[in-house]
Amino acid sequence: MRFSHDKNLNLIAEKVERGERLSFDEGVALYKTVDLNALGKLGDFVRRAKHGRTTYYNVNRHFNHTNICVADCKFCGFYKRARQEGAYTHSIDEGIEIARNAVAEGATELHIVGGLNTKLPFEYYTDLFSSLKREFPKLHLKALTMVELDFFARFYKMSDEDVIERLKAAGMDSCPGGGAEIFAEPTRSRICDHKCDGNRWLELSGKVHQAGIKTNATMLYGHIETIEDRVDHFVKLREQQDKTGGFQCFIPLAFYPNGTALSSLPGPDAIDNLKTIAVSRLMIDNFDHIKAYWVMLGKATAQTALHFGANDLDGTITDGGELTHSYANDGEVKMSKQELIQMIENAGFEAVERDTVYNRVERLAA
Ligand code: V47
Repeated sequence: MRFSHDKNLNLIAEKVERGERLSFDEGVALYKTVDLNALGKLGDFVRRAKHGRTTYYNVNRHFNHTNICVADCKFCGFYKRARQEGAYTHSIDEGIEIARNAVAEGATELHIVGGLNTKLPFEYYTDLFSSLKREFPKLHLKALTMVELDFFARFYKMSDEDVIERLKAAGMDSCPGGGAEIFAEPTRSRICDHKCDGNRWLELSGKVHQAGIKTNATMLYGHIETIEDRVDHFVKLREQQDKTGGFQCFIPLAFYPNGTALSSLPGPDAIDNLKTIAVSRLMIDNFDHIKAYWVMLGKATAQTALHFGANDLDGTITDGGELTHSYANDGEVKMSKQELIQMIENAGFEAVERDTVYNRVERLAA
């Protein structure tokens, strides 16, 4: 039996089996196939070669310190202007209380991101991180995107290296993958022209890696971008990874239009979501982990994505931050550890709790 009724896919499958890197055109061909099963099988082949049946999850909580933002991104339903109703900035004490609850519930990670807020001094961030570390030395702070770091360097007139070193000294352990959106122009400028461009996002990732800090990478898809824009994104990420090697995980983020300036768009469908998991696994060959972020995909698609190349479901989120609420596909922003494990096992995989940098977490039985 031939592998696929799609001739292009048969040729690409041979390269994948030989472990050869796929070209830009092959990435586009993968996306254009109508043989979803064969594409999924290829993604699963690579996933099993790297991880076998292991599927990771973590126990985490999101904390969005402020929703005040000057960036005005068209896809965002979270941000407010400083004087707009609903604008907020959490105090450091509030941050500590949120972290206290998270730790009490077993969280190993606090995921901290917020708006680009011109009212806050740089010391707000260093004080926040050092206070959190003083109270909860073992809690991993996965904090601040490359877009926030770029904003700090420009707004507080500091070098990139200074920004990174001072935040690292205060307690920033790793960085989440947000703000990558879509690198290709003119698409990026059409959806987020007030924040750093794709080259700058990549440059800063490299500098953070050189400072010994791991980061993640995302791609926001299912809005106005083309298939070529997506494949370009994959190629640029793997080129950066070849240079600086500090990316741990790629997370495709399915656009959720409700409450945004792009609310007339439909957002991606399940086929597109599954294809994006598989194509990213095949194209970004030098990233270890592909995450099916259940909050945006919805639980059912995220579970299915484990058979298309994903080996991570992210975490419990536990009531989320306000940003998570703005894009939650099924309106759900928390999941128990038991439910995550059940989802993974029902899909035929072995559930492994990890910390943020993919060490296994061993817990004493309750
Ligand atoms: O950068 C904003 C995206 C990102 C919407 O690193 C939206 O482990 C869909 O990066 N529809 C922030 N997406 C979230 C993020 C993330 C999430 C989970 C884990 C990790 C990780 C990173 O969310 C933003 C933007 O790309 N986003 N609005 C929306 N309406």
